[in-house]
Amino acid sequence: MTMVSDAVIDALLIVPPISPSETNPPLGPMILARAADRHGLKVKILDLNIEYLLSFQGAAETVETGVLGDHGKNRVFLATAAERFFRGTGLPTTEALHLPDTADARAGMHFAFDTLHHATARATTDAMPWSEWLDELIFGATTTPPSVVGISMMGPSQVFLALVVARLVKRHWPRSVTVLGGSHVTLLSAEMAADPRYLAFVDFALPGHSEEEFAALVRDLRLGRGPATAIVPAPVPGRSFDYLPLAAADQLRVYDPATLTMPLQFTRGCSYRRCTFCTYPVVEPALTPLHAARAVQAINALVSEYGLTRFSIKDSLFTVPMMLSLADELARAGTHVRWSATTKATRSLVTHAPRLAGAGLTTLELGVETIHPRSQRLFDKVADLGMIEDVVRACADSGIAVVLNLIFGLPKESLDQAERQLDWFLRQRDRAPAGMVDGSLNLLEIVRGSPLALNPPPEVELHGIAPWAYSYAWNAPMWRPELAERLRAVELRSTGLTPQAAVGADP
Ligand code: B12
Ligand code: SF4
Repeated sequence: MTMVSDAVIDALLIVPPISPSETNPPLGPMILARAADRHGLKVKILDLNIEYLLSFQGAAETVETGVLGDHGKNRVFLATAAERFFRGTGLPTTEALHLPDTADARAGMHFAFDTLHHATARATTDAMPWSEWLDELIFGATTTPPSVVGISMMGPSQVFLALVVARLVKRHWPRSVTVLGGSHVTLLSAEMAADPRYLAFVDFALPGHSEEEFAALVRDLRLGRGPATAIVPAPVPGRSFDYLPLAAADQLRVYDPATLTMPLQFTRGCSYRRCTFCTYPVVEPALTPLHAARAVQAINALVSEYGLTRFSIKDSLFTVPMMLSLADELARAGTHVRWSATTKATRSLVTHAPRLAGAGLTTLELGVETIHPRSQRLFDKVADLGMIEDVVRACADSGIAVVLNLIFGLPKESLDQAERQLDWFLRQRDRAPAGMVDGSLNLLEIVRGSPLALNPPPEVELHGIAPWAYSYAWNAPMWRPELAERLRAVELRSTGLTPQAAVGADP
């Protein structure tokens, strides 16, 4: 268990469950901790997500995978923990609002303010297990309340506990200032500015990559000053930033050393910036350059400080030139680590795969999205299928495990097309060496801030979105729910265990 020490801290940074990664500690909070440290401020990270996940260790069989970090997460275990978590929220699925056809209302936060307000209020009473668990972890271990409690929120599945935590902090530590941040806050910042119900127990929201703003806020509050508005203006996108996260040793010790993978981000933004389903216009609107020498310095510092050997590069689009330049710098520095990255399929990967594998690239997530030309045009991400197959084969044959990101169920897509895409994926998987091709098989979500939502094509009708939700209800093809089950079964294939079966009875 991560303990909050008695040493006086300036800010406690809480990562609420549930977020589907048992291998990668959350990077955003560690970047905030580093920036605060540079300003002489002490920030303690309380990773409640891993605490929650670990409390269910053993609830599902372990799935061995050759894929690095959260690209190869244990899906059965995570789905099991998520289902338990959602049941524990007490959120009434019967009261879902604007529920997309294949969504779980509790995972996507498809509820009205009132429904959520009642559920979070109930969670802070003794009738529910949350307050005892949170009391012990947050309040039991420090006698000196921090002046700031930050809550990090990447996605909707963290909203419930984030709000519960904010309520409890206001009850136990009324003088502590509560601050929300993270990409889900960035995405919702305009809505938050327009509706005070978002920030009922929260003093400030800091959208954007706000590590410097967070440090400034903590410092200013110490001096008795505070921001002028509840929504602090986001930093101008594109500024340069420190690559090196700061973690406390006890924060990393809770992760399984066999799979612990340190996330790193070297560039913000995306050089492609076109995919119509993506949130890049809001969350990552400007591109920063890669400084490969600085990247390798950060890796070396983490190797020597924490003995880490696995890294997951979290840049939204780590291009082939970026990978090559990182590989060159790693070779120059004599650094031997295993790393993963996410990119688009590009012909040059066929040539460079052996060299990148030699430089430690172990897993490559490829944003293929769809194999159908019409759908590729809708997404504005057109790629030749033969080229993609060559890239998959070259990587897998070189020892780079490939994760194919695929999206099914686009507007006007037929079930036959979706099945052809699934067959295509299975063929890629089956013809590669065992374990070298995996897939992330998703149904299209039309999400806030994406070009598809901002400017829907004529065939898309948006039916509405709940206040904290990420995705809209829309006129999706009718056959998607049945396909969703099959995609899930394919993703969970290795154990033959369904999350439902693994969850068993309620605790
Ligand atoms: C890694 C990752 C994941 C991993 C996270 C594992 C882990 N332990 O970190 C996994 C696979 C679990 C994941 C899941 C999901 N992800 Co994700 N993910 C990413 C990715 C690729 C990198 C995140 C990262 O580390 N960035 C680098 C750090 C430094 O940035 P950051 O986290 O945003 O933190 C900065 C700011 O947000 C802010 N900040 C963060 N916390 C706090 C707290 C306070 C108090 C303050 C003031 C500021 C602050 O300051 C930080 C430093 O600059 C991003 C894309 C990207 N390149 O950012 C997508 C991204 C964040 N994910 C996204 C999505 C959609 C999801 C899912 C909803 C997918 C799904 N359908 O299930 C889930 C939601 C999970 C959840 N937590 O609720 C979207 C957007 C989410 C949103 N709501 O806006 C993104 C932007 C990708 C995209 N373009 O679509 N994801
Ligand atoms: S999906 Fe990836 S490549 Fe496309 S715009 Fe978003 S970040 Fe860029």
